[in-house]
Amino acid sequence: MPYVNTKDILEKANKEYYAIAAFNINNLEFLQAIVEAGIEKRSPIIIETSEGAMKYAGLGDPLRGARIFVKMVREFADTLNIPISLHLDHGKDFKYIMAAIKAGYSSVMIDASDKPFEENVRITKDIVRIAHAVGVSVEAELGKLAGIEDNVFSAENVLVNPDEAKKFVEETSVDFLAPAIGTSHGAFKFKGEAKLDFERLKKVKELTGIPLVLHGASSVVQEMVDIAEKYGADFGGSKGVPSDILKETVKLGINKVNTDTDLRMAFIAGLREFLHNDSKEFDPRKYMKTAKEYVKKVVIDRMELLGSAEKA
Ligand code: PH4
Ligand code: ZN
Repeated sequence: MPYVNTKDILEKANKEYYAIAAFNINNLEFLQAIVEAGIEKRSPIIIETSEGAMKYAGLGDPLRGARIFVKMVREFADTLNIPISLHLDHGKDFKYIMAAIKAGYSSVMIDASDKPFEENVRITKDIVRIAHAVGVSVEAELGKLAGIEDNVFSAENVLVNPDEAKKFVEETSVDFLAPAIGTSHGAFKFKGEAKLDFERLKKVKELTGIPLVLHGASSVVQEMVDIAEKYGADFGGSKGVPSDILKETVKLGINKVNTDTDLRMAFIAGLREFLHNDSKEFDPRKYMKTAKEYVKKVVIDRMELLGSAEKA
């Protein structure tokens, strides 16, 4: 099956009450591991790249980086029988968003969540107009992803306001929305017990009805932390979103689950393990083998947990 619009993947998930993990990549090896998992589990795949990934891949030129990612992802999509889309994650800079659209991304995120509400509406509306004209779907964000130092539940203004979410969707015609409900990026998400604002999420879904996105959704897989630490890493204090909490968010209307940290940790666990056990190997196709296997394993677990397996 073809290279598809992210909107098509997410609208099906929205109707059928499951979620797709969107996996961030920076290079070929992560893409290979994700694609292998998708084939094995017959799951649709959403690949995403940040602006930083575009710049990295293109040796400083975001358009070149975007074209490289489109070529890699399209080649797999065009030759496989599962739907695959490519999404720009956290587009903040107009230049990067235009580069992604021009290169052929199937969707973009405009992240103006740090701006006042009306400005976020205005900026998002502009991007929606441009993107929709060429068949590219759009994600936007409301509220802020809180860092570990923030007490998100006492800082009302950090999380999404459900009434604003309704107004935002009506005014912008955005295709999917990331409401801040208490997650944050990276491996250190909670100081104490992991907790998200389910009530808020439920209200946003009731009032908007569109596919919703959970950013900062990595679980920080203990098995991978243990392997990495066994071979020299120090990930002390790391904590992610537990599987049961993720499942609950899917029940309440999350359809896209952004996952980056878990893949990075799986890769480093495998790489450290391999290099520890083999001090002679210097062929990257061999020394990255375990790393790719661990990434694939984490991807498969997500596909099963979120209900996207067998949905291709
Ligand atoms: N993301 C990933 C952002 C990656 O600049 P960069 O390439 O480091 O940006 O949008 C997520 O929501 C991932 O959440 P996670 O950290 O829980 O995996
Ligand atoms: Zn994010």
